[in-house]
Amino acid sequence: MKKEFFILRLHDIGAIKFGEFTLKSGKKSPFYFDLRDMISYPDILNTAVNLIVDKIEDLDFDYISGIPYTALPIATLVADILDKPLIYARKEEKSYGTKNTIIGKFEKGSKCLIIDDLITSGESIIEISEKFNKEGIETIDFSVLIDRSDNAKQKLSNAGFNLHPIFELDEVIKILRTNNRITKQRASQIKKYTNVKHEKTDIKVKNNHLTKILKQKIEQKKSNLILSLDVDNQKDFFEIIDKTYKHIVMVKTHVDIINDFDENFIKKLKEYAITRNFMIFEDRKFADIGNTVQKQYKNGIYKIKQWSNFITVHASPGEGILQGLFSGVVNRSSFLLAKMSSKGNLMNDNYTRQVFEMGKKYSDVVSGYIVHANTKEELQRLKNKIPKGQLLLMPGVKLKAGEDATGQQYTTVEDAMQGGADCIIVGRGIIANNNPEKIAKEYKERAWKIYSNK
Ligand code: S5P
Repeated sequence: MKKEFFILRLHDIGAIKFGEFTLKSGKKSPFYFDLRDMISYPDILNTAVNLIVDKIEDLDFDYISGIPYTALPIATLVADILDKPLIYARKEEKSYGTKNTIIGKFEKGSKCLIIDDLITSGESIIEISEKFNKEGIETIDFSVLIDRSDNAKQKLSNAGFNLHPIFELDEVIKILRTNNRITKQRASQIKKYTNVKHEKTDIKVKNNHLTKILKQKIEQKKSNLILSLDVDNQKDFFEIIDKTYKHIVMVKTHVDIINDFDENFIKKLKEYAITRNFMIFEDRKFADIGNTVQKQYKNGIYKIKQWSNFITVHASPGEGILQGLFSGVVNRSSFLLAKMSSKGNLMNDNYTRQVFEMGKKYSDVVSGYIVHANTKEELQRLKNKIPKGQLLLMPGVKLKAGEDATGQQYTTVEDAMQGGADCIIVGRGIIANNNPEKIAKEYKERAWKIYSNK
């Protein structure tokens, strides 16, 4: 009843129109929604608020927001009913005074649900998310009154967002038709329009800015050190971060080796990343067909896509692996394994070269390469082949060269850095030391000395 009432009232006030309209994108459309005036009709506004409350009350979030202008008053009323704090993102960039883009009081590391009136392409959701994410607020759930888009729900879902629309276009048309507000011809005209495959309106995604953020962190923290935190329990994991975070730019995880893994682990890791200023790098080494890795990345108990800035990917399955992992995904990037550190690995020069070629082609989702070499000369030779702008991360690094019992080969910090590594990945060199803080500082300083002199 509420739903029907809402649509009929929108039609009464002229918020749903039929005819021939040109959309912002330049496309023609036989219908048009403009919900701006609904805030002046208490019965409509009230119904909208009620419908949204019913839809979202069981979701998990800390704050509510609305995209200015139309959805902001709606979000205010929803926030009041659900007793949640309201925050919102400024529409224009402010160039004076405090440069806060998010208005209201909030804590970093929390989750915000965002309300909008209409969704046409999904672009505004991506844009608003970037603003919130920059301030350390996670935005996963979006509720809109009407989804009139061409499959935005699916595209957003690929990008890691959940869209909760109250109405999809079909339902709006059905209500109008059963109440004789539109003719049969009009209804079928709209059906035909929506069935036409519109040219692909892919949501524009920016990923390679993660490369930029990592480079900024390197400069800001004067550190090239990535901590490979291969411990099997949460207590050790966070204790080691507490001791070393000042000296590292990124924490590399193997989340599947944490025995007491639970959702809290992810929540805490994300909070830590914000408050202790490091990036997150899940070393999952994806290596399957696109369709499978897409699921492995998004689903299962670890839901890696939700929390890890970077992942490692094997190029051997071909380009489809990157297409599967990243199509429609925002704010995520990868490193391709180009030359491993394990003795006798099968990655020969030809393979490594092809990995660089593939990474160059997909540089919006490939931030660089994992490359190991036993000498600085060898590393330098490989470094010279790496496409401009992409990074070389080197694992298998210790203060002294050597080997472990299962074929891991170590090169020194000095050789790695002189050979052109942008970052060194160090695990046991730090975590097996009885003073992780002191030794991390030493790795950092030794590497930075060479890097900063270049
Ligand atoms: O070729 C590689 C690639 C990677 S990502 N060799 C590696 O050792 N790694 C990872 O780096 C490995 O999975 C481990 O997490 C870390 C090295 O750990 P360490 O204890 O040997 O420093």
